[in-house]
This record gives sequence, structure tokens and C-alpha cells, in this order.
Amino acid sequence: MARFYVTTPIYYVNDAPHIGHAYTTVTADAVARWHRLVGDEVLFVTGTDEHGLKVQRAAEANGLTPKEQADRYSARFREAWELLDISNDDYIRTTEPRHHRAVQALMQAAYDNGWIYSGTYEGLYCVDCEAYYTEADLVDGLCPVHKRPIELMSEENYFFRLSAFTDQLVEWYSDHPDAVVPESRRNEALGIIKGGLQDISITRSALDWGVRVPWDDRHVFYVWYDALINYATVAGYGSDGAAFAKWWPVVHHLLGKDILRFHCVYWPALCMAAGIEPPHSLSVHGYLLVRGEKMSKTAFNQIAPADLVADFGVDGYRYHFLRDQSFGPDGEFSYEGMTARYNADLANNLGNLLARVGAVVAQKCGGVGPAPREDSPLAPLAAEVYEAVAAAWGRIAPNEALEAAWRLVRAANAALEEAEPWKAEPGPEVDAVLGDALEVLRIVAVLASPALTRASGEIWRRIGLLQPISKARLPEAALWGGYPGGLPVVRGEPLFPRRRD
Ligand code: ME8
Repeated sequence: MARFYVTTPIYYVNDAPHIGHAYTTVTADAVARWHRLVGDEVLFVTGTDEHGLKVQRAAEANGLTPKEQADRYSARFREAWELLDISNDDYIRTTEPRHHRAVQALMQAAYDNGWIYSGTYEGLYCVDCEAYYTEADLVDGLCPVHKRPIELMSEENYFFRLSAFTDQLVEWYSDHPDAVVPESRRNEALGIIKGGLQDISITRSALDWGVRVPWDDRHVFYVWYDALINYATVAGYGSDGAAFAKWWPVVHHLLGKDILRFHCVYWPALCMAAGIEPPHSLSVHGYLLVRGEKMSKTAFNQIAPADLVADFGVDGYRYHFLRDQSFGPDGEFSYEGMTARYNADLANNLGNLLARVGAVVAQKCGGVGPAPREDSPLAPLAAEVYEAVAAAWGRIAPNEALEAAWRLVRAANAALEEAEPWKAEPGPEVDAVLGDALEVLRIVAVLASPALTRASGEIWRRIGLLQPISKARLPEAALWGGYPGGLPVVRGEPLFPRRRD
């Protein structure tokens, strides 16, 4: 059995979840569900990134301790994922003891291997910002944010010898040409590496809210070098050697382009420094834009998943983001676009097929679904569609997978329109076209089940299949001829009520 470990970034608990976070999480969930469907052993993890200055500041602004802030906002992410039927196997919070242990163990390994040294960081510091600036950042010699005098500060810090990994990283990229996709992102990462890497400061002494440096407890790790290690924590690094050997490095990281440098440059180097394999693959997607801009607090354009679920349902939500966004480039979200896609694909195409078949089976076949034809003209298309769907999920292209599955839905609707069984006398011809349509519904429900977590099971129920769809396994479940016929077909409320444009 193949193993598949898939991750989302762990989200900052300074703010509430929005549709950008949900985009990565729903995609990872659908990919995890696809792999379960083909029988792989899957570990799918998401979670929250809870240390660092950003979270500490948010806590102060909300009158909370950092831990209270983290508890409150981590729970909000967890609730959002429950709402969206996210099927994660684990939920990592970086404040958990298991994570502290893993960070300390991995960093200690890098330290023992000689890749971490102590040095002095000197720079222009704004105490109000708790951040260093360069000369170029200053406005009239003052802090650009607070317009206050800046101080020359020097801090003892630990540095990661990133510069020493340039050649190894270039080699790793050439030995693993598909490790970072799409290719444009791979080129971007290679560009950063070849442009010259400098050692990086990985600890902070002015901050308390973090994981303690095991060999010098005056310091905590800078939040990014704690956060990245979550992927190893979950796999059992530092606590469960057998689990780690099982899940590492078959890991697939999904992430937005904003955090490419950390994941595609620093993280593989850190793995090498600690003596573990770099991650198997990193899939980088673009931004979801709202009115042309990335969602942010300051742009007032954040949309909460719950608002859209209220209008389109969980399936409508998931289907939209998986079908409409291509994983890679930036994509614009609009409510109008979501409505149009929902009406076209779900209400009209799939919903209509189910409703029509239910009505005509009731009318012409006494409510008992006939079997499909072995030599149905739709059978070769079903085989072709299965191949296309499987290939698309394999390269994390949910939009192409769903597009392919809908070719079968459209073909079944077209076959019904041509045969017009509602006008014909009951008999073998009517049975044949309805049996084929029922078989298409059975197969499409399975192929779309990573996206349509609820409607897929409901379709199976309505066409009389007793087995829960969660037990279906591919490729068997996609083979033409699986619908046995002779089953009660029940009618019900529209699966996807049409929405007003
Ligand atoms: O960066 N479009 O957390 P974060 C698409 N804690 N995806 C978006 C998006 C948008 N407009 N906005 C956010 C962090 N995302 C770190 C990660 S991982 C070891 C540490 C998604 O809360 C996208 O996946 O800022 C992006 O990379 C991530 O949320 C950033 O989440």
C-alpha cells in the first residue's frame, strides 16, 4: 500500500480564518480524500502556528495572554475546518509539548552537526516595532512606522549556516526535478538559491513566547524555525522513530507563494543540516484575490468561509474553490462567479441529471432502477474520464479532475435529451438509457466525492446503493457495469437548489 502524507501550512493565530486559508486546506483535504479512495494509507495534517511576535502583539491588542489568544484562535480554525468537512488525521498546535520536543531535538541535531553558531546581529532597531530596519527603510532617519529615532542595537543570536548549503540545494533540485511544482515556482526557488544565500538568524533573546533553545535557554527560536518543524513533529520526529521512518520523507507540502522561500529554500536546507531527507514534494499555489487584491485586514476584503457556506452549502463551497481556481496562478474570487458556476455545474448539470432520472424511473419503471448496458456508448467515455480524473488528482489539479468528471455528466444528460425516455413507452430502450444514466451517476458520485463530501453519498442513497460511498475503492468503483439494477430509486428535494443570479 502506498503512503501519502499531505500538509497545509500551519496558520497564524493572530487572525480569523478566511477563504484564502480555506483554499489551501480544502485542496489538501480533497487530495487526501482522493488518496484514501485509491487505497493509499494517508496522513493529512493541518494546524496552527502560535508563537512569535505577531501573535504576542495580537494578544496584547485583545487584552489576552499569548496562550489565551492562541487557544481562542486555534479553536476558530478548527471550527472552520469542521464546517468545511475537512478530514484531517491530526491537528498540530506549536504550543504542544510534542512540538517543543521535536523542535529542540531537530535543532540540537543541526547544532551538533556544526551548522549553527553564535554571532552578533547588529542593526538599526525600532523598539516599538521590535524589528530591525535597513538605512533604506528609514524615513528622514526615523522609523518608518513610528517616526521615532532608531537605535543601533546588537544582539547575540544564533545563526544557521545556510550559505554552506548552496551547492547541496542546487544538487537536490537537479536530482528531484519535480520536488517543487509548478515549474515557475521551482525556478523562483532556484533563483533565490543561485542568487547567493546568507546565513540567517534563527533565535531571539528579546522575546519569550517561543520554543527555548536547548543549549542556551536565554533564547527562543525565531517563529519560522519552530513552525517549519511541525511537519516533522507530526510524523513522529524525536518521539516515535518507527512512525517517522514510515511517514518521512513521503510528505507533500501544499502552500501559498507567500511562503515559498521558507519552504523551498530554508526548510530543505534545515532538513539536510539535521540529517534527514528534505520533503518529497512542495506544491505552491497563487493568491486568491478579492477585487484584484490579496485578502488582508487592512484591505477590508476578508471573506469568512461560513458566510459562503450559508449560501451555497458545504458541497457548493468546496466544489467552487476546487473547480474554479487552477492550483498555481492567482485567481479572482467573486460572488457572481461562484453563483454562475454553482448553477451551471451543480444545479443544472449534476442536480438535474439526478432529478430527471429519479422522475423518469418513477414514471416508466415503477421506481426500480434498471441496469446499464454493457456495450453502452457511454462506457468508453467513462473509462477515459477515469484516467483523466486520476491523472489530474495525481498532479494536484482538482479543477481538471472535476472538469473531466463533468464530461460524463454532460454526456449522460445529452443521451437522455436525445432519447427522450419521458416521451417513450416503457420497455428495453427506456431501461437502457436510464440504466446508463444511473451508472453515470454512480461513477460520477465516486469521482467527485473528494469535492462533494455530502452530495456524493446522497446520490448513492437515492439510486438505491446500500454500501456507503466511503467504502468505495478505486479503480474498481469506476469500472462500467457496477450498478446492478433492480434497486429502488428514490426522489427527493433538489440536491443543489438553483440560486438567483
Ligand atoms: O504564513 N490566497 O501563516 P498564515 C490563497 N504561519 N492562499 C492564501 C491566501 C490567499 N489570499 N491567504 C492565505 C503563515 N493563504 C505561517 C505558515 S507553515 C510552516 C507556517 C494561505 O496564517 C496560503 O496557504 O499567514 C498561505 O501560504 C497561508 O494561508 C499563510 O497563512
